[in-house]
Amino acid sequence: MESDDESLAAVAALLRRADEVHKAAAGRAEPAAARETLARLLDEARERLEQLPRTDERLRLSAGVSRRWADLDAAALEPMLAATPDVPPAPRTVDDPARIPPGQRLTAGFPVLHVGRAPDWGPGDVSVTVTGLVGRRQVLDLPTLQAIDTVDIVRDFHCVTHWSRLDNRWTGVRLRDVLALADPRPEASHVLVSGHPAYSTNLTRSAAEADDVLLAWAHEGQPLPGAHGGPLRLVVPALYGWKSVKWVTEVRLLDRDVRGYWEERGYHDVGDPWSEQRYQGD
Ligand SMILES: Nc1nc2c(c(=O)[nH]1)N[C@H]1C(S)=C(S)[C@@H](COP(=O)(O)O)O[C@H]1N2
Ligand SMILES: [Mo]
Repeated sequence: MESDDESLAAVAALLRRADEVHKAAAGRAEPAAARETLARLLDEARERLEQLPRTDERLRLSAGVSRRWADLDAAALEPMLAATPDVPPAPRTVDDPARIPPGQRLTAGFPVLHVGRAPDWGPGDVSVTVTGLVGRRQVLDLPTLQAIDTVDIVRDFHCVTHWSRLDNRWTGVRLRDVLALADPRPEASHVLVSGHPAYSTNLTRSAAEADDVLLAWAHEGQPLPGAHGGPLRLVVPALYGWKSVKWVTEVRLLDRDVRGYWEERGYHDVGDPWSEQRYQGD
């Protein structure tokens, strides 16, 4: 049987091979075949990594896989950058270039990105459990959330796959106000937010309690489309989009940082777009 070290070396070799394919394809007329080969190599690398114990080396190689996947996705997203059906277009120019984080470009459309399948949920399917280090565990439905102070914010949205959508108007309730209902213990320093089907992400408690972190049910004044996390999603405008969990099911207060779905696969623990914290080690 292959040892863990041999398996890690095999993954490193797959990544080198992927880079060769990428280099050879650059500027050539037939990128589709190269894309397929790249996707196959990266899938195999990811599958192998998932069999291995969670070491620093696994995390480092996972970051390499995720970075290459995100670059492939960025190319595939091209058609959605101009416009998307059902969502009014966002501005594609700004007066102040300092408003755009490094490595990002503006999109008028609102690309849809998630792992697995979007659930077909109606308002009655919303149920958010607030648990972990809390004094009063809560299970909240949509009417209960909507009865807390409703706020409207306009914020830019930055995805790690290099697109940014400006001026999104979100309507919802501050996560801070939702957490307060559960009476978090003082030692709760982090939160792990989960969403359907098996998605999650980590936030420090202070990031989670920022003024503009919402559980949102509307975008641009319309009920949040199912593909974008409707009926209810988290919005964390200050951080890359993977922190904005769609179809939220649970918010767990913790006294330590526990990585979520993408962080475990090499995305950065914090994810600040202004310092390009895309992947572990950035
Ligand atoms: N439940 C769930 N939420 C998720 C994801 C996911 O895979 N599952 N993907 C995240 C990622 S990587 C991004 S960039 C944003 C994209 O939101 P959008 O599809 O509304 O553009 O959702 C985030 N929330
Ligand atoms: Mo993303």
